[in-house]
Amino acid sequence: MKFSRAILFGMCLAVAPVAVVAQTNKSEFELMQSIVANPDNTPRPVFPVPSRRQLLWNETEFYAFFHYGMDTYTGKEWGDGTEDESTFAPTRVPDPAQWLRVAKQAGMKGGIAVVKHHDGFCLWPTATTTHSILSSSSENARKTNIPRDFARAARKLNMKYGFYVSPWDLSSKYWGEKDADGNYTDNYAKKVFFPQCVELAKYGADQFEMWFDGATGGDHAGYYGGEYGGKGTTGYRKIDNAQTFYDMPNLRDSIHALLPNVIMWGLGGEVRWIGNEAGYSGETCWSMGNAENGDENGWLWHPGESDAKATTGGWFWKKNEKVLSAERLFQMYLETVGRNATLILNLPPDVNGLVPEATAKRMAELGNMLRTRLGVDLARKAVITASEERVAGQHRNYSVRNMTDGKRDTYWATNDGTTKASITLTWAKPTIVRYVQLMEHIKLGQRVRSFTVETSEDGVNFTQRATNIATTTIGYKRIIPLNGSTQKSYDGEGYKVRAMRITINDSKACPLIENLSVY
Ligand code: FUL
Repeated sequence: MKFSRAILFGMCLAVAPVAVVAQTNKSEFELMQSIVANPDNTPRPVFPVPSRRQLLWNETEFYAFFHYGMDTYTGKEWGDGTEDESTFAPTRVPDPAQWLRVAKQAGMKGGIAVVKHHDGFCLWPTATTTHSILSSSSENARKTNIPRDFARAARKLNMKYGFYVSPWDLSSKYWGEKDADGNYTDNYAKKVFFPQCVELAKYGADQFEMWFDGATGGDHAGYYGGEYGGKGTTGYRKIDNAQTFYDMPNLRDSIHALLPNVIMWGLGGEVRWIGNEAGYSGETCWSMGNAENGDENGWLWHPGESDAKATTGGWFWKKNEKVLSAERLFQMYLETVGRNATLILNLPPDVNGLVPEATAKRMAELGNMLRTRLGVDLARKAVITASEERVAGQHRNYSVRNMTDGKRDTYWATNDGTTKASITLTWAKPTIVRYVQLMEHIKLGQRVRSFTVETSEDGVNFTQRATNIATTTIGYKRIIPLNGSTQKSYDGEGYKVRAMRITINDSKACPLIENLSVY
C-alpha cells in the first residue's frame, strides 16, 4: 500500500502536540520526519497505564468517607431492609457542608457520602423505591437530600465528591430475584440500580468516584461477617455473579457517558480494595493486580484504595465511640498515601446529622500534624544532581529540576536502557531531615522495583536509612520515614545531614520521577 505524503502528514498531525503544528516553516516532509522520530525524546510507556480518570482519582490521595443513614438511628452496622422509614429521624436537617469542612481541616481533598447502604434506604427523593426519606414521618428526614447538599458543599469548598450506593439492597424484592426456571431476572438492574445511579449522576457531572461495595448477600454473616442471620432469616438471598447480575459493564459505560471523570470503585473494576479495613497498604504496592501488594505483572491498571475508620465504633456512628489519636491517623496516612494507595477515612455523622465535635477537633489536629511534618519541602533548598539525565528533546527536557518544580507533567528520566541511577541532594548548611517522598510519572506506567535511601553528614560518607522497610515500589507516591518507623513520632528528632542519595537499583525501564520532596 502506498500513502501519499499529504495523507502521512495528516496522520502525523493528528497525533502531534499543538506546539509542533504551530511552530515552523519547515517543509511538510521535514516536519513529518521529525514527528515520527520522536523529537521530544519522550520515553515509551510501560504498559499498563492509567486512564485519564484514574490519574485524576489518584491525585485526590486523602478523602473522607461518611457513613450515615438508617443504621445511624438503629445502632446497627447492617440493616436488613425491613426498618420503618420513620426510624430515620434526624434531630435537625443533616448538614453535609459541616462534614466536608471537618474533612478539609484534616487536609483531605474530598469525600464520599453513603447515600444508600445495604438496607436499601435512600437518602434522596428517589422514584425507584418508597424506602426513602420521603416516607419518613420526620419533617427533617423529608427535607434531607444528601447527594444534593453534599455536592453543593463540595463545590463551594473546592473539594471532590462522590457517592456510595450499595448494589446489595435488602429492601428490594427484585434483589436476587429468580424466574420460574431458576435464572436471575434483570428487574433489579433495570428497575432499581441503573435508575438509582442515573438519578445520582444528575447531582453533578464532576463526581470523582462511585463506591460499589462487593458484598453479595447471603445471610448477615455474609461477606464480611455480621451480627446475626442464618438461612431462613429475613435477609437470606444470594447472587452468584455480581458482574452479570448488575450488568456492570453496561452500567460502567452508561455512567461514564454521563460522568466522564468518575471512577467506579470495587465492583466497577477501576480501583481496587486494598484488602483490609485497617488503614495500611503493602510496602511493595503495584498499581496492577489486587490486595495489599498488587501484581508487578498485572495486565490491568487497578490502583489501591484503603478504607479505614477514624473512630472505634464501626462504619456508622455509635454512642460512646472514641476517635483514634492523631498519631495513629498519621501512621495510617504514611502506610496508605505513603505506599502508593489512597486513604478514605470514615468520619461518621451522628443522630444530629453532624460530625461530632470530638472528631472535628481530632481532624484539625491531624491537619496540623500533616502540615508540620510534611509541609516544608527541604528538597527545594538543595542542589540536586543525578548520575544521568535523559537527552533533552525539542520541547522537553528531563532535568533533575523537574522533580522540584511542583508540576505533574515534567519529570526527571534516564536514557532508554538505564535502569540503575542515583540522585544526590546537597545542602549548603547541615539540615535536619526525616522523610523523603518520591512520585513516579505513572502516566507512562509504574516502573521502579527497588531503591535505597542514604544520608551523609559530611557529603562524602553515606549511611543507608530505613533499612527495615521494603524500599521496592514507588508508584504514584511513596513516603519513606528515614528512621524506618511509620509509628514513632518524629517531633524533635531527625538526621542532621549535608547530603542525601537515592539510588534506583532496578526498574522495568528507564525510571521517570516527577516529584522528589524531603521533609
Ligand atoms: C463494607 C460494607 O459491608 C460495610 O458496611 C461498609 O460500608 C464498608 C465500607 O464496606 O463492605
